[in-house]
Amino acid sequence: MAALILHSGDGNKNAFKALIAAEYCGVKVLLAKNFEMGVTNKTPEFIKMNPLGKVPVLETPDGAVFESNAIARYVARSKGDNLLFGDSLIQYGRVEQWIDFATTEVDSNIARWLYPRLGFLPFVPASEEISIAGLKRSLGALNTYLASYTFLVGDSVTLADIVMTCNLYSGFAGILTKDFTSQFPHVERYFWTMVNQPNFKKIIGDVKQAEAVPAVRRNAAPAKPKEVKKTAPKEAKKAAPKETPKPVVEEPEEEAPKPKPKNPLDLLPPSKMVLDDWKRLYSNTKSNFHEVAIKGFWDMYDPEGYSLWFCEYKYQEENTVSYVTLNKVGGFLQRMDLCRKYAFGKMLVIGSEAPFKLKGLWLFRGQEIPKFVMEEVYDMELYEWTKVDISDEAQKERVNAMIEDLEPFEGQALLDAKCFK
Ligand SMILES: N[C@@H](CCC(=O)N[C@@H](CS)C(=O)NCC(=O)O)C(=O)O
Repeated sequence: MAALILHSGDGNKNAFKALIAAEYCGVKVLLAKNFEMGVTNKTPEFIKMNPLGKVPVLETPDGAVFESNAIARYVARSKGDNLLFGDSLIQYGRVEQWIDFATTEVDSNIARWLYPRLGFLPFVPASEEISIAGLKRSLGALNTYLASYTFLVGDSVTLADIVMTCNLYSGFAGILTKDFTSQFPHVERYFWTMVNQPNFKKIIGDVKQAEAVPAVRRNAAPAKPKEVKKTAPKEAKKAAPKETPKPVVEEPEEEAPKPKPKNPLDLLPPSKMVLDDWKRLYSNTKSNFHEVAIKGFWDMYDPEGYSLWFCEYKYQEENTVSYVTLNKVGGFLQRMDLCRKYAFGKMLVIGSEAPFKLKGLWLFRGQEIPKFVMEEVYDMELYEWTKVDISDEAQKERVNAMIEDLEPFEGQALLDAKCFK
């Protein structure tokens, strides 16, 4: 049988499926020469093979096949004497079952978690939570199954293991840290066993697990198609972590340094309140917090030079996963770094079970929430903001409770309280 030609750049986990299947059944599959992602797949010849212009595409003597699972099935069936579909009708059914599961329950959730963070899709915190919850549900089910089995079907590698492992690979390499995967020890054991099988290793190479969840790359332009080597499948082995596309952040053009414009908040009339003094008092008060720090705060507070704001997350019902909720606050506080000179904040994560409520208190220089904060910190619009009326004793008490991390807060325990200072 003549070699089949696979059109794809190297390092593509969807192309790995067919290349690994080919290793198992002794079919010759070569990567197309001179394939350039973003260029070759836009040509009229390529569009004739796949109207979507996506890779991979397999060129066979009888015409083209697109969709990576279909390509892998074609390769696996092109030489009948293998066990990639099991050895009975029921095993065949289960191979197909796990291929669908790997695609719709695992891969789609990994992609919807990873790609927005890389700047390929809009980042919507609520959607991220849904993807993570969906992924945990499917990996949980997979974990339970794998507690009793080494392979997905029967006693040897089938196409189901190939598709599942390639899909898990994009997660392990791109976003699933050890912290996350350790919740699914049987999935971990399965994944590392599979990628260390010689036929997998030959194609994927060494796999390095993601060390951190990638930070959200906002305003990142989609990746320019990367320069792709013209490799034969055997040479694709070093391609492992290359596939995950990296958004290209445009380099600013060089120009003569301009004097930095003053922040409008620096032009406000001077205030008797020295923010750093308050932050120091907050940090250094170790006992009698109410009598010392809270009293000190109101002694220092200058209602003309500063304003206090309550905030409440608009989508509380979506805070279903504790560590995602905590990360959400952590990310918000990191992004607030740009106003450290002009703000102090407390963020409470409320409740001992989901959905957790996010509520906060912020002190800002000036009478409004600074414009540059509203413009540059996207989290701001995820919260409802209400100016504190300090003539209202109940609101003042609420301010105190938030500064003090007083429990119970509005009848509930605190999962965490984070301070921005
Ligand atoms: N469901 C398809 C997905 C193919 C796919 O998304 N390919 C990406 C690269 S991994 C692509 O070609 N993107 C180019 C584009 O969207 O124009 C499969 O499994 O083959």
